[in-house]
Amino acid sequence: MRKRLRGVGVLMIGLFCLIENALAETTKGKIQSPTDAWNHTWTEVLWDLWIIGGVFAVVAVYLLIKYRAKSPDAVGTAVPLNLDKMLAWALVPLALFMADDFLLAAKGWTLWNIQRTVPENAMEVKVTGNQWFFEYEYENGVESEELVVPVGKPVVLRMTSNDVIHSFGLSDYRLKEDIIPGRITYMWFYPDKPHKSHVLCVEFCGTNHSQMYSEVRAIPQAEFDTWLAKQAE
Ligand SMILES: [Cu+2]
Repeated sequence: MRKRLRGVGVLMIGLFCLIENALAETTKGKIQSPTDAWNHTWTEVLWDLWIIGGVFAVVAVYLLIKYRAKSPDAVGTAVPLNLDKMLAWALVPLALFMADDFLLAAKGWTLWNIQRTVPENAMEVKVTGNQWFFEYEYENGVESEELVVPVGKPVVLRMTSNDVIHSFGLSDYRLKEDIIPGRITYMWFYPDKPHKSHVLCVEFCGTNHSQMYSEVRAIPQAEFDTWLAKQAE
């Protein structure tokens, strides 16, 4: 009995790993930015929840039907668990959940490394948080009130604040990082296609916190070069 249960446990963990592998296979080579990594991990978390939720729902419905009271005065006959069964009921689900948790932890660690490792060819933009606006400064000294970036080039933001703690919420790119006075924090993203979005301050920073946002425009490189040259004039 104990052997068979152990077999079932191993089989289920194996199955789970296969599903995980298949999922990983579908995104191979496609993860090239923290945005992709976040999307990938989030999709996996959802799949995990659906699969585990589905299995539990099916088992629960099966048990509800199988052990339902067949007459109003029916009295159940519980079979006492022996040590084998007790261990199996505790350890098999534990192993399954832990396998899942370890896998997600590993994915999270990978994601974190992607997010914290700035590519060497990244373009740097300095970001300063103020009550209640963001300022951007480019490598050539150009200052701007909107964040304009070229498509196809990683961008690293080096951020600090002139007053209180703000937070740079780049929601379309799935990223967010605090902006702290006296400290330089950073984050990087990869605009892979032309896209217009917004960055919002996502840390309550005073009366006009809700007005603290600016446009983020990812435009083709040539267009960007023209824009930057024009700003420099
Ligand atoms: Cu703010």
